[in-house]
Amino acid sequence: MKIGITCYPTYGGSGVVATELGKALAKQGHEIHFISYALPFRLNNFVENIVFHEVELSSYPLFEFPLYSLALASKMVEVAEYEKLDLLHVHYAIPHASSAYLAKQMLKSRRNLKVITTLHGTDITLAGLEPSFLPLVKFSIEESDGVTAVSRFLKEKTLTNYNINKEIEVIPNFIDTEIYKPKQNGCFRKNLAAKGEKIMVHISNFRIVKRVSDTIRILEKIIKEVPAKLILVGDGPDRSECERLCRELHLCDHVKFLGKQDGLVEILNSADLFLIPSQSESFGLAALEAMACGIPVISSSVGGLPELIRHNETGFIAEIGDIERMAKYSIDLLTNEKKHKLFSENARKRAVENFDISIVLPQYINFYNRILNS
Ligand code: GMT
Repeated sequence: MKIGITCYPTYGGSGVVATELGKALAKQGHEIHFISYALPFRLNNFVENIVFHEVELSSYPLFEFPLYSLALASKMVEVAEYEKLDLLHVHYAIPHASSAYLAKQMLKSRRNLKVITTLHGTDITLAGLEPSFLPLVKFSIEESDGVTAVSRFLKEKTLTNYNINKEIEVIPNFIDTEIYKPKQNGCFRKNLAAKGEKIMVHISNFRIVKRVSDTIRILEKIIKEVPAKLILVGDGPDRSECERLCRELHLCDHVKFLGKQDGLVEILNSADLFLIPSQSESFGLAALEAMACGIPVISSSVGGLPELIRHNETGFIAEIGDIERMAKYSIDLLTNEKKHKLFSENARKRAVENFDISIVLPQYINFYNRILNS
């Protein structure tokens, strides 16, 4: 197949899923064309069968606001036509699904370009609900030839929030469990914490929905019973507030802000627990990455997290903002070696048996074939 993929190329789960999907498809011999404003950050090596097409934006004095959606639609038409794409797979509805619709219409007389939209999260639960976007998101989803969502939760939210009557295929996030795996050697444990200290990790883009400050408040409770460090990986709008909170709570010696990092497997392999107390999380790719490395997860009960994490088996789930309970669960696992080992094995097993790329990739390929033959 010849597939065009559009995604946000920067830090973020939807871009990771789109890029890893493209790479896996290319490995199987499919021809992949990424169309975006920058090279996706996971596309940092040459990969056979992958081509990148940059959407360039002209700055004309009259255009007070960048016209990215329109430039993207034009680029989609150009790539679809000259590279003879069979389908366009766009990740994150806004504005990608709308640009794809426009491209499809522009090509209508010449080719039937199929458009598949994958819904990832805040495109549906937050940004898409804003009155200025809602009608467009609804329309673009309804007009896509195929729609996938990363969890049952997100599918239901889409159908109810947008009053849509359309088939939506649930295809979960995936992971290469040969890369994300438990490693005995090569972890940074001794660089991150003193001997005898436990390590908790949180990885995100530090947006308000991630409730990163909850991880600091959880740590405050944990260290009253267990010597521990909290490692915060990533960056975003809430980071300064989290740094301020650490100073206010006199926790600066217990919390390390690492900023954006590439060596996630090594960092995860240094950890004892992964914390994800989000206010909204349609799937929780970061939690899956931790599980694949055999790290139990303490999470909130929102969105698709309960579809990933098995309470009292691969980790623990508590109500949003229930810091007390999350700390209690953490202490339970950090002080019970046998239980921690069991949860760690369960987490890895769940990742391998349900979310490995070898299981999820065929789901996408089958879906593509179904849409192409419809
Ligand atoms: O929706 C977002 O907040 C952005 C998106 C991204 O690009 O990072 O994240 C979402 O997509 C990921 C990949 O499918 C999911 O694992 C995340 O749970 C989801 N984030 C939220 O729902 C907050």
